[in-house]
Amino acid sequence: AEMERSFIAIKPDGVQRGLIAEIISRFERKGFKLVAIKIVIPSKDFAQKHYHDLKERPFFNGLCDFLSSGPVVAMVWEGEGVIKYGRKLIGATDPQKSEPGTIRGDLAVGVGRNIIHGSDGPETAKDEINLWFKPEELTNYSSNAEKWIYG
Ligand code: YYY
Ligand code: MG
Repeated sequence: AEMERSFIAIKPDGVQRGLIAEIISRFERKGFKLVAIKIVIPSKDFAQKHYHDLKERPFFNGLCDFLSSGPVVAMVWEGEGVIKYGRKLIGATDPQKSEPGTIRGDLAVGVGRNIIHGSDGPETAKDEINLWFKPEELTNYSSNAEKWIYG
């Protein structure tokens, strides 16, 4: 299997709403492997680094205030196609446009409170993992379920 890694974060609204286990379970049940996890309150400066691609957008300041307003569950998930398929599990950016069955479709309403972040491509995945985690925080282990997931 062609393994890749994606950075996935439960934002402060998802944490405050008690959705940590619900969100983790969707990635876990799919068959993706959790290789790093921690809970942190990012500084505003850190939030601006995370969202640097969006700095020209009108919602940038409010978005960074929001991300740094409380605890975030930062994770790295590993698996075949996890970057692209993780975005499918998450659903469209605007929960009003997310399909039912997706995390945002099932669990969120407003675009500014869409509960979860996921890397949007291989380059951003690499950058985001490096921003949020030190190399020694990433684990390497084989799961006994792998042969039942990939054959
Ligand atoms: O990757 P994703 O989170 O789905 O969307 P982005 O376009 O990267 O925007 C990041 C973040 O910004 C989004 O999750 C909510 C917020 N946002 C917003 O508040 N208003 C918009 N019109 C677009 C995005
Ligand atoms: Mg994005």
